[in-house]
Amino acid sequence: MAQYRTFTAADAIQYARQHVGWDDASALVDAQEVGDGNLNLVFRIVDHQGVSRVVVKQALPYVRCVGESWPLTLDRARLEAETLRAHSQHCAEHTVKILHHDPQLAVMVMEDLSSLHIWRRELVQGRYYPQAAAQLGHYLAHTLFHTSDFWLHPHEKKAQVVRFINPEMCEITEDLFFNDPYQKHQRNRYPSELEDTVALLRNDDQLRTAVAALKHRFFSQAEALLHGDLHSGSIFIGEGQLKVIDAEFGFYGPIGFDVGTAIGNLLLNYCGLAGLLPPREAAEARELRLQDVKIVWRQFEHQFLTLAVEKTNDDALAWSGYAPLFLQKVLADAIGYCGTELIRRTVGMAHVADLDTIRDDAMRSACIAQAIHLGKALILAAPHVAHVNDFIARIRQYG
Ligand code: SR1
Ligand code: MG
Repeated sequence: MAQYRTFTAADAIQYARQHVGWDDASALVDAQEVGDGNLNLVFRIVDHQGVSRVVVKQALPYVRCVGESWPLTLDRARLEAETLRAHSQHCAEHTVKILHHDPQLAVMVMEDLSSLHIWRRELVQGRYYPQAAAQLGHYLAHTLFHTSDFWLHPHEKKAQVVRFINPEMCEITEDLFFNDPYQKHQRNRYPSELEDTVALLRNDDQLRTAVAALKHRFFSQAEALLHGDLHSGSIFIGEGQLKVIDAEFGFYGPIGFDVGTAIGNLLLNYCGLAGLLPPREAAEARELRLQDVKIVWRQFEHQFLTLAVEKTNDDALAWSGYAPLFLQKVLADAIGYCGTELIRRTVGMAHVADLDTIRDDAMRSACIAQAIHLGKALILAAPHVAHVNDFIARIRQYG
């Protein structure tokens, strides 16, 4: 069994040659390290012609963007590969294909997606993909329904919950989403002129109670196998195509968390657009983003309900009134978690290019302030929103 070692580019090429069934393995000659996330090494393996053929990803034993002072479990590579494979069983068209993985080396080999683009980069440039929202809703419905109690036998579901226990990665989310922004913490980062705005988060009793309830549900509601970090930097996009990557935060949690973080990233872009594009283009792009949010929810809801009617295996959950009631609760959860994503990406440690790349300092701060206000309003409103149109109306009101 291979002992863990950190890969060099040469190791990554050698590994890709050995672990995928190539006719022309010797054609793989170069590796470019392209990891731009917070955690891992990512090598794109390239052939003689400079064509990218496959991706080798390795988990480091620490948080890459911080360094060795923040150690992190290598088991996340197993969880990532197994989550992606489980999701792929039910939504192969929107899940990156894992060709090989080795839990000891914390390495996986994945299909190359370099013909596609990272969605966040496209959103920052104001590029629009009309099919993306519907495809994201489809991905959410199919991955979440088929890993839930609606579909799985109760014994199988419980075994899956155990298999996907992911305490260290969940702890990162528990801290970064639900603790840090609501207290003074050295990891927090925000413009100093927003100190008063951020202090209001710490001192708002109703908000703190709502955030505690969201965290409690994140701890305790093992509803489905989540992606766990479904932001627009974890989604590749192209004409007619959408593929999700990076599932190392996968675990059994509340369905509204995946739906809410995905929508939250569309809203982070909505808040940043005024600083990213000229006024008229920004206004048009903001309308498209609201349309995207509505379509993600509608597509998710429609497909989940259809699957529930056609395929629910449990006798009680199959009762016709139950799935619509459950989805009401998922909408409320999603809006709450969406709000926490807006706040943790602006006040907390892990930021997004949709806001950070705004060049003008005053405009950047104004956009960040808007995201914080919107996040807070959504967390407070979440239990009272019964329909997606009401959700959109509240975004228009507070965003
Ligand atoms: C310490 S990791 C910070 C963030 O990066 C990842 O992509 C997750 O979003 C995590 O919250
Ligand atoms: Mg990631």
